[in-house]
Amino acid sequence: MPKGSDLLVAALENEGVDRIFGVPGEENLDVVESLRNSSIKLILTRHEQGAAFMAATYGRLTGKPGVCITTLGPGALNLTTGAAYALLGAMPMIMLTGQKGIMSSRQAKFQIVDVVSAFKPLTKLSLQIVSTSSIPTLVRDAFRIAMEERPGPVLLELPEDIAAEEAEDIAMVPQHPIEIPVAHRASLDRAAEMILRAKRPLIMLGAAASRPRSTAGIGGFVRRTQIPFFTTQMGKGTVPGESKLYMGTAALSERDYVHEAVDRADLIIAIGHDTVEKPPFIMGPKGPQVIHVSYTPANVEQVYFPQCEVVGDVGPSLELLADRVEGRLHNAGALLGLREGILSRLTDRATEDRWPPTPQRIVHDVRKVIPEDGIVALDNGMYKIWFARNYRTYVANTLLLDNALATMGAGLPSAMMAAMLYPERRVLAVCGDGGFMMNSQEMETAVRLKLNLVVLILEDSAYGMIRWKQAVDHFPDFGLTFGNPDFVKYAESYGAKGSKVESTDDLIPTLERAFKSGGVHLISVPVDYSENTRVLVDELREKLKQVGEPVA
Ligand SMILES: Cc1ncc(C[n+]2csc(CCOP(=O)(O)OP(=O)(O)O)c2C)c(N)n1
Ligand SMILES: [Mg+2]
Repeated sequence: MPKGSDLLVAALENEGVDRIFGVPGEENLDVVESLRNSSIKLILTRHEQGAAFMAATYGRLTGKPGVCITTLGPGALNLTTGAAYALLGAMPMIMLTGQKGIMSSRQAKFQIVDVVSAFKPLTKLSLQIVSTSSIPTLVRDAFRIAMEERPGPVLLELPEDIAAEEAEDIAMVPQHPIEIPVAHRASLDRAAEMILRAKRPLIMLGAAASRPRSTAGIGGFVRRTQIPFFTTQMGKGTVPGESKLYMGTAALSERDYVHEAVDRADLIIAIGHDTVEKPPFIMGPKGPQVIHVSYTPANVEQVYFPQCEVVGDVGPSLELLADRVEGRLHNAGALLGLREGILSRLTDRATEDRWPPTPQRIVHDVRKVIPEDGIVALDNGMYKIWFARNYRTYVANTLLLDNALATMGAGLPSAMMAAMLYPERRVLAVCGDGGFMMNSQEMETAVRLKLNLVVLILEDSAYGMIRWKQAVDHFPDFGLTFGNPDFVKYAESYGAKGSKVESTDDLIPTLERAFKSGGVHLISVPVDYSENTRVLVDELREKLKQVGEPVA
């Protein structure tokens, strides 16, 4: 007779789950035993947060939920940041947590926290399994809810007595397709009319444009309309950055070079914009009109209140919209004249050989060693703005960054997940010395899994981004510096390889050698962050003075 845990694992197999990340506790031991007898691989991590970031990234890259498992109380609570990462980032994920028996307990309240309630605001659904017979239905429902637009995390708590209980051998619920309706004809007509009337149209690709199911249809729309586009940080790569229509990425909310195009546009077609992202532009009473095209209606905010919405499956809806306007757009390229000026600023100082290297040079050199389909996964720090702004992407989801929760600590685990899914592609994690240390213990997991992965650590011995904001706000330099371990020795102690970049010209050869030698390789490089203020504050302020705009 099967046990509850067998039904749970059979239900996961029924969903096509091939691996589960996590740190089990004694309350999960029946599930672990059922996993041992299954086709699913249990991948141990060294912290639950690492497991959650990996599972969420699995969801982000495949469109199917990644799965992680923890014990009750302390283990489950270590998933909170990962849950928020998946919720804000719209990444499908299933979290399985253990719990003491619910029918009787000989341990009183030991380790008991109301995990299901704690996760309510961090998930799309959080519930306890209270009977074995409901397991197939609840698992199917959890996967459907996690995957449905807008995707996100679901938590299922399995108490140990339900896991161990003998159960009826009940049938699994078959998977069923998620069919998303296409936008209504009337809204497509209205949007087409606005596009045909526009004198200076611009397309913006947002976070939902990067969903695996979105990418093909969006490329077609851009090609057929020939309207220039820019992207948000999380919308990079959906349409290749080499495209003659690419106008840049909005890493800041306003006043960057790309905003020269945004501010002059009279219509922005915002495809897949999700207001969890730091605003790529600020809507005001005078600015451009906005058409919101996405799977779900816009979240109306003070800075985002579209005048028209095209809600439905993005690819097919855009195809219908392109049918209405293709060949009739006389002003499609009106803003293209600004393109050269915007993009040329991004290559400024990209080849300068100053030591330590500038962020621009680091972005430039990384691009040189990463093939078009190679993946760069960022942690959160100052360099994220530079990568978002300056790194050109050619394939969807090849610059994995988190501009939603913007948590530190996800860079290494998300890169590890990419390396597991795409062993034939080059994968690089780029982390600050602060963020890397938040989950650096997963180096052991990476070595144990024999991943091919390079980790680049930018050393400034500081929480650089906050130190920079402190300076911009005219606070004295205080309280944001720290010391680092010797990263080469640190890598070696895990059985990884370690290198230190000693001169600017050495960065590319060191990265090349690391990728060629395979395995897990950690490289540390110092970074000259004086460019943060020179470019992102002084230069942009100067530019605004020249065009006569108000300077904040
Ligand atoms: C978990 C978490 N804690 C704190 C922050 C606030 N924060 C954002 S960037 C940053 C500093 C990052 O330092 P580091 O990783 O060294 O990158 P750097 O900016 O120095 O390149 C901090 C503390 C955050 N985003 N996430
Ligand atoms: Mg730092």
